[in-house]
Amino acid sequence: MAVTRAEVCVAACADLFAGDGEILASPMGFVPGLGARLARLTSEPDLLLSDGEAYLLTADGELEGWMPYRKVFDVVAHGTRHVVMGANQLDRFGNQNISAIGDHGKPTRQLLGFRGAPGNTVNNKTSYWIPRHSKRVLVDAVDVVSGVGYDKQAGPFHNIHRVVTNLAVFDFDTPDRSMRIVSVHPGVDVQEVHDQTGFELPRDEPAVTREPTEHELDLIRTVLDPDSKRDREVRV
Ligand code: F8G
Repeated sequence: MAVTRAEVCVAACADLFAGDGEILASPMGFVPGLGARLARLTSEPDLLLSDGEAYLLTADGELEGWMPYRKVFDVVAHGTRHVVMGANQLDRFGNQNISAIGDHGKPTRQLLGFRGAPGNTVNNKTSYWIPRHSKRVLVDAVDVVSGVGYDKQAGPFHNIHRVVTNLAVFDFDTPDRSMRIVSVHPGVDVQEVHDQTGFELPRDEPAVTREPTEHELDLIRTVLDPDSKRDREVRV
């Protein structure tokens, strides 16, 4: 069976955790969750996976530790965590908005609020997952800053690592710490990435995102997501 875009995204999300070692992975969204579990089963066996409530789980869902909410805050403060958040809006410096749309004094949409985003972005390695890459999400300027980007004062542990979308992978390894394309997913024309982004990206020749290995595909299809729920989050 041909490799799907969702499976490429899962592998790209697994690669977010490369080199992280024994830290807490906090993936928000189904595909980043699959990515974290895939990394745990392959490249990052020491990665800790929270159920988002009170426990640490293995990639197969077996209980392996107790981590109630207050302990999550200890880890957030300690910095040994890599969080993958979503975003209603994200700008070129990695400022994220999950709070409100429109004028701050009179927003047109109230969204999730700030949640853990300020503390995460200041204290923890942070990546973003955008399942529907469009100019509505990748914007010139966010309406409210929930997660702090590279053009703000943020302290020594600030580290916006990467952005994975349904079209491409991005990082901020540029002189002014603005976003650039690392790789476009197989079958995506780089022009589509430019057309769907609300700010200028460098016009380099990006690589093609790797496809999952046979072993990874087997894990995704038979162990981690046999019901293909991943296809509901990434519709291509
Ligand atoms: C828009 C736009 C847009 C949306 N432009 N309009 C409209 C114009 C849209 C809809 C309406 C709704 C540490 C930690 C925490 C904790 C602790 C511990 C965190 C501190 C835990 C609990 C806590 C934060 C984690 C995420 C977010 C994951 C997603 C969502 C989404 C969609 C954000 C993408 N650009 N956008 N609209 N959270 N979620 O037309 O209009 O607005 O739109 O880490 O919490 O507190 O802290 O958001 O909105 O990472 O990624 O899926 O709210 O579902 O329904 O799209 O249709 O109603 O007319 P959504 P959506 P309408 S860390």
